[in-house]
Amino acid sequence: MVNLMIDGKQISVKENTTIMEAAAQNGIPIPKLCYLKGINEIAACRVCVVELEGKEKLITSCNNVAEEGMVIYTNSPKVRRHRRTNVELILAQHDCQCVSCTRSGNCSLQSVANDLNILDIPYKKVLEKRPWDLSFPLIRDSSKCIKCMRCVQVCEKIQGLGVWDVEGTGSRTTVNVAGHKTIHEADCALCGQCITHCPVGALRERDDTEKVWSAIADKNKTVVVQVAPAVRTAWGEELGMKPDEATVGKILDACKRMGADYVFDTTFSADLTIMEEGTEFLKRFTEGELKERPMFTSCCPGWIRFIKSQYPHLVRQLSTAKSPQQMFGAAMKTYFADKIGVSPEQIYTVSVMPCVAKKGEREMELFHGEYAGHDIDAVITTRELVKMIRSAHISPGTLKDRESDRPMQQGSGAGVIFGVTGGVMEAALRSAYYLLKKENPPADAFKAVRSPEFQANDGVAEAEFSIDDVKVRTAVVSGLGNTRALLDKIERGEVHYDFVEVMACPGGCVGGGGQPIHDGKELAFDRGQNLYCLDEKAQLRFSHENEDILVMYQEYFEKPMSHKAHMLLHTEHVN
Ligand code: HC0
Ligand code: SF4
Repeated sequence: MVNLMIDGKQISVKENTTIMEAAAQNGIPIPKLCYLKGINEIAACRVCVVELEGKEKLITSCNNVAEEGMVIYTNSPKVRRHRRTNVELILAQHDCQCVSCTRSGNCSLQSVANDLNILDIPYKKVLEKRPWDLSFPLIRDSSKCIKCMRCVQVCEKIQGLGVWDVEGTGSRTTVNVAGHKTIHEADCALCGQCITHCPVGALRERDDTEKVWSAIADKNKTVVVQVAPAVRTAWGEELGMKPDEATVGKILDACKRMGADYVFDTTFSADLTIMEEGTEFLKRFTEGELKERPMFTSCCPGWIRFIKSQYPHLVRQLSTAKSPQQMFGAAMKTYFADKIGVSPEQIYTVSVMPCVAKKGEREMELFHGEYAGHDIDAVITTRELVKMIRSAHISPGTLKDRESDRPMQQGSGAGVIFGVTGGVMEAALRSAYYLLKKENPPADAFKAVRSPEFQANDGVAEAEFSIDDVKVRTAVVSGLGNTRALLDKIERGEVHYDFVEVMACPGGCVGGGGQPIHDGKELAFDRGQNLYCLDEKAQLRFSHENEDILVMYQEYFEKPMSHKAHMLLHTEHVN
């Protein structure tokens, strides 16, 4: 242990504890902007400076270790003066139009400036905006970038892609796409992790809320909304709701009150995906068609973008099943449109997703008879949903639990856990067991694919199951850096699997790039536990028992992997 004094308090901490952590452990918060534990500890912002007795120069607390006998002041006049100057210099290079900023009210720079009572910015630089294609789902605004380097590090260290880098020199230094490429030329997976780790509003998703409001206002459109599994775990965070109050039923109610004609839960089509992807896996597996193993899941568009740019030769090992988002869109514009007697053109499909990559995935085409268009017309993130609820002045306390509309109403617990890493695999195994044995396994028989800690074991959970004499070797991975390491092992022949689930975001969609932002806190694990609780409490635990799905097959798609299912629910992944 190391003994030191911070702000007059005698404390003891373990060796190699930074001053910032030592202070935090003892209830003394030190402000910071660039620091991200384990990812970005480079003291770029110098907001965390503290005074060390006996030393003229202030030191940064995020990357200096507490030493025996140190006497530290975190809030002396000298510290306050320097911290203030450092923040003023950052503000001088920042577009401070907070009223029109997406992060207003949830911005670390705004909070630090307010806490320091900065009422005027003495320095001012003419800000230069770098060009950006505003039609791309991910937007960087260089005039808001504070060069904290978090996006550079998250993309490099966690996602293993290195899309961002420092550009320019001196006062023209900024962060931009690496190698002077455009964002289209870079290998951006659109996972959005740079957005959720940005302390300010320099990175954001393309705002699609106006498109949705216009469709709602258009009397010729029937607006049909679906809400993804992971959204229910997080939407209430920004509205001051407790996790058990913020139900999916209330999101459906909010969407109806905002003017949606029909509202559905994506867990319905997660069950549909299991029917298609589970059947495809068993077919490829038992009929010997799966020569190249493993088969990879295909529902995460961040992963699809990653495999296409980084491992194009493995693309043919992806399942051909479309994601639940896309399958639902296709079913809405065909089966459902028939049911309510409107044409596919009149249906306007909106999805509420925890994800930025889903905005890119919607570009996928839907061909149906005369109709050529898209499965999905607009994708909004959980954050955009919250903005819409706010702008409609809906008070969360007045929302009631509403059921999904018919006839695509049911959703199983297996569908709910799609939103957490391992969930797709677990759901698929529950139904694969049934398809092979014609009886259900215990609902929790495949719990081994759950990761106790997402980042433990490099984010990989391996499990092997025997169903009679059939042995299935599975792996589940989340985070693209972890995925790269796993794919390299598979390619080197060090590990062998039959079926692998990949989710681009650490922890799966619960940690998605479109979820509410809590600077410096990783909430994916808690949100994931919330989904497991919902599954445990669900009356229906198996996708193959979803009666609304069974009726839809009877009335429309015939059976999994039928010709119609093939045309509408599957896709060919091409590079
Ligand atoms: Fe996901 Fe999905 S689980 S990718 O994370 O498969 O976005 O929540 O909607 O499509 O269901 C996201 C979440 C989905 C899809 C589902 C899958
Ligand atoms: Fe989107 Fe989920 Fe994939 Fe992240 S893990 S990119 S949120 S689908």
